[in-house]
Amino acid sequence: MIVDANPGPYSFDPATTALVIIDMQRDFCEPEGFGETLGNDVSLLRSVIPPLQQVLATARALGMTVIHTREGHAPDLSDCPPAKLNRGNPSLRIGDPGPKGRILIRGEYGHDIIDELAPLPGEPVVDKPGKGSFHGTGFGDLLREKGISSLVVAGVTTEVCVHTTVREANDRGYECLVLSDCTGSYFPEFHRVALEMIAAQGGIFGWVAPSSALLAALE
Ligand code: TIU
Repeated sequence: MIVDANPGPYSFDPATTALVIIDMQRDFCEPEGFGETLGNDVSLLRSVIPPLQQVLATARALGMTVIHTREGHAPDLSDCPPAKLNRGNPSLRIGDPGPKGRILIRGEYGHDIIDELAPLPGEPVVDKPGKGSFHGTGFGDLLREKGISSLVVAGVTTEVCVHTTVREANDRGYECLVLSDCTGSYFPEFHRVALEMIAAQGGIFGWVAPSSALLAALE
């Protein structure tokens, strides 16, 4: 199948392609979570939800591999480097008790994926301590086990966890298509430029297309 993408056609086989949904967690997408404690307006991320719901429904209907990720840490913070814990001047730090549970801690309500995009039983959920999906996780092994060679990437935030994952994946030989309307940032300018960076220089990190182009290829 071929998607009309930037910088050129993105060809993929749905049987060897995974839809990877990055960190659509309450802590990033809803008030009173980690994103808001960093000073961000989380409402900016919510425009991603409706188009991503449509892509997810289509991928599921076609039997494509769907993988979700969550950024977060063990309750004892043993996997959170001090450099991450102490960065900036947030109102609440990782691990502090917030209105949605301890900030960015596995098992807490705020750490989990939003109801609108809840994983189905059997869909892998990769818990990651960093921004990229490969660092400190079983994500690479999971892709190899499933015979995946291409990734369709969605989620938040474009310039942070989406970008880091795409860069990690590109270096490992995966062909990545990033969905422009299914990724989002607290900084609209960063979103725009982050997408440009992926497709620049002949697709230095991958391809970019709106979800409508992917759906046109799949339907
Ligand atoms: N998931 C993800 O992107 N984590 C972040 O911390 N993003 C920010 O933009 N802060």
